[in-house]
Amino acid sequence: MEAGLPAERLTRSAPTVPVGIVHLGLGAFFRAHGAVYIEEAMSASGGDWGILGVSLQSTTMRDQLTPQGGTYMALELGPMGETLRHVQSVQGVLVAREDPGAVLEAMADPGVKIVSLTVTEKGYCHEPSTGRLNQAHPDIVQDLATPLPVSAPGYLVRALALRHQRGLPPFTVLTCDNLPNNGHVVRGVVLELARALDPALAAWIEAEGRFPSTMVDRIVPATKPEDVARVERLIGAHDAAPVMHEPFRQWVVEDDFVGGLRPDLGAVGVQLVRDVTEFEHMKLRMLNGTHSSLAYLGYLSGHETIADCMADPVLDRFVQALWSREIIPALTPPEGVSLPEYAQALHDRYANPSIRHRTWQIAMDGSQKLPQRILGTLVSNLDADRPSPGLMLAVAAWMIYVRGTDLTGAAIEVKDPLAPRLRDAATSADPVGALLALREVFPEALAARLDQPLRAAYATLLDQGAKAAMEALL
Ligand code: CS2
Repeated sequence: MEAGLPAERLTRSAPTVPVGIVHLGLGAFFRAHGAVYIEEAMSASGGDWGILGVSLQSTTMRDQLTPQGGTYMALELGPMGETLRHVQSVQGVLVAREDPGAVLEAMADPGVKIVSLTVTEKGYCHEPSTGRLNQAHPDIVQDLATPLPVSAPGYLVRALALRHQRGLPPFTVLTCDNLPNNGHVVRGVVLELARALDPALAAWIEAEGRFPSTMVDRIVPATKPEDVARVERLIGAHDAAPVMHEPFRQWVVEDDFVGGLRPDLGAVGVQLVRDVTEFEHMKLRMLNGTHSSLAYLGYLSGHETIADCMADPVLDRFVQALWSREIIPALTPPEGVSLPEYAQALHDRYANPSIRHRTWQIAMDGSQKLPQRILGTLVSNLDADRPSPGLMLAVAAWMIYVRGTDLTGAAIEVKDPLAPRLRDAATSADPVGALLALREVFPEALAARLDQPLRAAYATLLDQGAKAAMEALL
């Protein structure tokens, strides 16, 4: 390509496949994880499992992928080298905000058997501390009042209602977000919303609907402009929306689909199980729990990425101590899994220098993440009289982070659905007390048990700084 000339655009090379799956929340994670598995399952065993992607709000993904026929490059970044793949399982993209009716019709299409979701923790409009639908959530208030929805639960309920009216079976709701009992949570919010709208619909969903829980895993940092340029150099064409990911991947799925209809996921390494609970706990507490701990403590130590944290001997030893002393003792391993080996594998994945996963990115939406990632472990440890000084430090680091000012006085751009309230609490005269009073995050009984240790951890961080505070625990 001559300098200055725009590169040719990436185009679809494989034939289109009829849509069998509508996916809500077409972000980088799903495009590097579920979309690849599903493509492989179709190659292995066939089936009409084309994916229609839906962005609830933003037009970006649609605008970027449509000219490329829905296709994009996935660049696997291993410590030893890289592998490129042209992913073509996404057949098209709709933007729900622009045309909610078209999205509902797509979800009600008889060919659609599964609606999968990666809408992030906050997308379920539930209360993180209880898992129940937050009926006061502005999107839910609106979805109760008007037939064209705005929230993910609203889309699920209204589309299921169309299928019910038309005598079609429901679709399986396949949630792929990092929530404990994610199938149970989405089933709960869907049923609560349906009950408020039409009890007969709710009864039908309760009887016929299927909401398998899943554990999903692959580290997929947000795509940066330099990644787009790198892929363009590699393929000699312009891909507006490539995804960067690590080699590791795991998907554990409860095998409970409407009519048993699903892609042949077992053929491509997906673990189909009866109960995913122990896998979910392991992953959320060991991976996401330490990810969030490194995000806040690493950010406050001046580290930009997880790999940078691991290159710092203090943080490297600190995260290993979190696993061995605080997290593993509070877990029951899934059958056949060694938790120390799982920790070792996580350690190596975090250290992969090719993956530039920002602490700031992981720090986002902490109010929605802390309960399942860290607070559950704290409860188990408190019950067992086992100290958790490292995780207390991590929660205290979050309490400093959400002030919006780091320990040197520099501003932090805090992204969280509760950001204004977090900032008010965190900058009040009693930050620890005011943050512990947020019932969405800390149930009352737990707040009382955390009060003293968190005050101590918070004072240590202010006094010594994040790195010295971590080092003192080793
Ligand atoms: C991360 C996750 O951003 C975050 O909060 O902890 O996205 C994490 O990378 C994935 O869950 C890994 O499977």
